[in-house]
Amino acid sequence: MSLPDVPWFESDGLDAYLARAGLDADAEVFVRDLARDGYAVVDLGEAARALCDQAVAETEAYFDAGAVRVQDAWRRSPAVRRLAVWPAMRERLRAAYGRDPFPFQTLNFRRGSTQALHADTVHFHSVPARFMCGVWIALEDVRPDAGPLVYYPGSHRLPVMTMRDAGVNAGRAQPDDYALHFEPRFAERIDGAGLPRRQAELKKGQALVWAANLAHGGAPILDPDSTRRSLVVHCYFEDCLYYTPMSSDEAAGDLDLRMPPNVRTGRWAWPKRNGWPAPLAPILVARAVLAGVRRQPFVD
Ligand SMILES: O=C(O)CCC(=O)C(=O)O
Repeated sequence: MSLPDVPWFESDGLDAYLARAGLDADAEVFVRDLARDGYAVVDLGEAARALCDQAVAETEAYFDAGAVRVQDAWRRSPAVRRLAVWPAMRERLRAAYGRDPFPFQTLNFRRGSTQALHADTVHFHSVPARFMCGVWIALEDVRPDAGPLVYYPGSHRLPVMTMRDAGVNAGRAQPDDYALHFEPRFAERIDGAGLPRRQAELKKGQALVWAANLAHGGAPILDPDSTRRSLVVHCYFEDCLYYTPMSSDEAAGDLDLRMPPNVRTGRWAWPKRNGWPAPLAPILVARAVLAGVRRQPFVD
């Protein structure tokens, strides 16, 4: 069977797909939640809850040493890796998107991120479009004053905002352009859209999946002593081109391609277009191989 060019939950063919897909009731609710709101919440169960504690224990040393965020702890932490590849989540995502998902990046936080509002489509995107999502897992119960994840239900249906849309007209954007242009324009758009603002006050072991274009960020931390231990798992889907929009000029067809790791296999996912591997710059391949050999999380 050929793969869909639009994630099922975002396509006009959703009802027909659901009528023939034979999903169980929970999976159908998940797909319909994603379609309506651009996010869905799933309880990963008792076994995952125990792994949350292990993931915290396996990453505490980074934070004790001053880290604010740990990228790709899965390379060293078995519990982070197991949560990132949680089989029930893979099944749900495959049902919603019509392609097999694979996690390619993890982010651990000890405290709220206070990250500015954005959609992941400016950081990670794909051809065909929108085959990317985030899975946000609470590693402890989230308190409202601890800077929860914030999000705007329905914002996934707004047009994707590129760096050019944000006023950067110089081909590939520069790193400063994000804070200077993207963040304020994006915030303005969300303000003007009149959508509700929600906070993810999840319990340990619950996960919130966001669609690639859902507006989200981190709420202000009201209690400076609070923790908000969490794990973000960014996923791509099989047989796509993967690229970094912020350093691409999509209008000119100039894509800054990525060769993301597949956390499940520990190998790499070569970007593909219509089943054919895309040509990649040798430096990109060399960097990817080196990262796999070093297995070193990136800490900031
Ligand atoms: O965890 C948060 O507060 C925000 C995380 C986020 O925005 C992201 O990973 O894209």
